[in-house]
Amino acid sequence: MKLRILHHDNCFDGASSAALFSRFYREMVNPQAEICYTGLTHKSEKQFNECLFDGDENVIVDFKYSPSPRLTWWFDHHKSAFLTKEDEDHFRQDQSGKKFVNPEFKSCTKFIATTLAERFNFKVNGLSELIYWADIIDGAQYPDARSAVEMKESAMRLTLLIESNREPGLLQQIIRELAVRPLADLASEYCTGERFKKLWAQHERAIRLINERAITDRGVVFFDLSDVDVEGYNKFIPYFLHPECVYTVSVLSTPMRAKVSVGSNPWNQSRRTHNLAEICERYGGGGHAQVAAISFPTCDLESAKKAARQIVEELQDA
Ligand SMILES: [Mn+2]
Repeated sequence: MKLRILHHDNCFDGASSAALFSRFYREMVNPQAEICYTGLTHKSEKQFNECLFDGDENVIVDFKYSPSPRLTWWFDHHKSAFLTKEDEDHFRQDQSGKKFVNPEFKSCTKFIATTLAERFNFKVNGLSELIYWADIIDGAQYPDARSAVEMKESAMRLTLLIESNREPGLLQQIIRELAVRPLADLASEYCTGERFKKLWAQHERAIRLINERAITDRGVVFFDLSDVDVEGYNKFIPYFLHPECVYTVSVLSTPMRAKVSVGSNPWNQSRRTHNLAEICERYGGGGHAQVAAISFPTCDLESAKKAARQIVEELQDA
């Protein structure tokens, strides 16, 4: 019997959600299940290929809904949880009692833990640290921008690894271990040596590039990294460099997509007046009210740049 877990890729909360659901499934549904993991990334075109759902049971965690009849469980906490109105209607008619969404939760991990406790009487042992940190990290509940960028804690070092990882096998191994081992153990095994040195150098390079390129005006930091090989950056760097800013808009280009990221300063939320998920939905993207993104085909970088310019103007007019 095979369980396929589809989780938000390159995301601490996505990995933690997958680990937590694995524990639930083993302890409450089927101890013998073979559990397989697949990371999902937002795409500009067809999001779900039916062949993704190759398990006897298939679950999506921390990612958009799919109306596939092969999907048996679903948990998400994103404001933009549905690709289309039809998908939302499909979800509203669901009778399985195994599909859940609640954008009030800061992390999907906490949402899954709460839902499984309430609905299935599942009490997980030994994962309170994981749930606590998923909520801190996905909810951007760091005390300040400096600690969010210095990444000293085990959970944050693992976040740096998970967010920049390009080896699916390594992430699957980490998810299996997140389900059963303390974070400090994992960090001391995986976040050391040459691999971590390389990640840390990339992180420092991103800080340097953002510092060089950031243009700040009327509360918005804008930077374009589409001409350099940067596939991601710690999203708190702009507020570490420009603590007075309320919003960030950036453009990246990766082999998979051109990406516009739109964020708001977690330490300046009182000045945030826009719902960033709603803005990004207008361009075919989505996310949370505080942080959202849009994916374009790699060949259409111009549209990404144009959308970024328009969003900068909209946010400046606040
Ligand atoms: Mn999440």
